[in-house]
Amino acid sequence: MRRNEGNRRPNPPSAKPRPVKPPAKPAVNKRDAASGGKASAGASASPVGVRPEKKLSEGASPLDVITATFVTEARTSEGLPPPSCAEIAFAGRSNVGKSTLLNAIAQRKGLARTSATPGCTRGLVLFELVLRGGEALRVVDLPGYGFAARARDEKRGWGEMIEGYLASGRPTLAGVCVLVDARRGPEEEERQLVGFLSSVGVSFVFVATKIDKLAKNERFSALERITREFGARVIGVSGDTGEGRDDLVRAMRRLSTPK
Ligand SMILES: Nc1nc2c(ncn2[C@@H]2O[C@H](COP(=O)(O)OP(=O)(O)O)[C@@H](O)[C@H]2O)c(=O)[nH]1
Ligand SMILES: [Mg+2]
Repeated sequence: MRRNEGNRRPNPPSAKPRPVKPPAKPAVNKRDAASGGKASAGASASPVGVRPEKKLSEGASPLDVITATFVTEARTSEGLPPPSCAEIAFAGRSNVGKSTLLNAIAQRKGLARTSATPGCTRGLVLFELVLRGGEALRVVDLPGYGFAARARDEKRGWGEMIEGYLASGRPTLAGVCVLVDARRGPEEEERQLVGFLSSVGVSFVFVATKIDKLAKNERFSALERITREFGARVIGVSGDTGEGRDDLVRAMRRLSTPK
């Protein structure tokens, strides 16, 4: 015969009727060693200081971008508006998925133009993003480099524009996201770029794009190869699926936090 294991607990034989107790308060600062229940497992896994995120209404995140605006396009760093909030530059060869990723970061479809045809000449494109918490971040979309069909003079012009901005000593330049295709990893241009960034003392992180094109079991080794070679942080992302978007926004915030 099955025992009654329902919600009602039978009184022990000698128990006197007792007043109903209010429900026990959840334990604070105490690990629930016995039950291994969800609450305690969650609490022990959470880093300190993330609690406020839980107060947001369902689906909202402090990493959401609440406004995203195109500010300007400039040919030189002098053409940019005066420094205000932290700027993160995005660098990458044409077709690496930069525009798609910028749109994913901004949670907007048409902020940065995306195209399958790489290489239209343009300048430093400045966007401003405001996160839900009110924090503003500027993104400087650098022109795509490494497009083989370009004339040498034009390539040199691009190099000067990019390097001129990165070495301008602009006080708000907080760091650079160096985009590489996750399937290819860094090539000669990226090596030169990170060498240049190190020489001018600008922080950078690698961002491995189009991670959705790699099978799940290939991703770790692809990212690890980059970390091993450069000793730099690598964030795997997909502008198409949104994977890694939040990690990247966190990394951008870290770059923009004064050291
Ligand atoms: N599968 C996949 N394709 C992507 C992704 N990001 C961009 N693409 C494609 O790659 C091409 C170039 O993207 P785009 O964002 O214009 O690259 P950009 O030249 O670096 O700005 C387009 O055909 C995009 O649809 C991604 O995360 N996953
Ligand atoms: Mg683009």
